[in-house]
Amino acid sequence: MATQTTTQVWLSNLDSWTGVAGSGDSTLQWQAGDGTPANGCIESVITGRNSGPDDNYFWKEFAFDTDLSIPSDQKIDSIQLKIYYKTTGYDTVEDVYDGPHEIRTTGDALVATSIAQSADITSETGWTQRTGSDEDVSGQGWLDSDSCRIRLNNQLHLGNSKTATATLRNDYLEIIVTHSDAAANIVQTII
Ligand SMILES: [Ca+2]
Repeated sequence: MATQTTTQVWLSNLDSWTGVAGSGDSTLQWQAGDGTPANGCIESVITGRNSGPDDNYFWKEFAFDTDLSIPSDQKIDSIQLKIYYKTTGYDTVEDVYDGPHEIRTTGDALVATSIAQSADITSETGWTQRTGSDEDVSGQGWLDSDSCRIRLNNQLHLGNSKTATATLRNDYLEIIVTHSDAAANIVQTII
């Protein structure tokens, strides 16, 4: 039974993510003017005195075969995520957290958390990569013909100033799928 690992990189540039803001204080949007290694990323921007804490997230569904290049007759064993984040535009920031970054079903049920919620990001940063754990998802019984949902969470919280604001960006998501032969237990009898 052959086990293979297939890595798919999402530059975000042409991909449509759905942003869900925790409240009216945050705006989740496409940012064409920044990114790594190429411009184009997703960002969450919070503004306003004492705004948040806002629990925001982006989600997108991936078909294992057409989106993640998993060949036919495969079962999905484990998934690992890697992603870059960047913070910018800090003014009177209380807390900023990147993650947790999660593997979910298409019905939005949590399957596994590959990248945990970060520590409080207390200052502006350049693009920084986070590497998650390789999570066993075999209990889902996913085959190459199925899909999963990736959910990228963040939390933003501002302090007491009318000019308070903060921005968190994400780019260059890697989805690393370990898969194996789904037909490994077929017994052929020659008579
Ligand atoms: Ca990009």
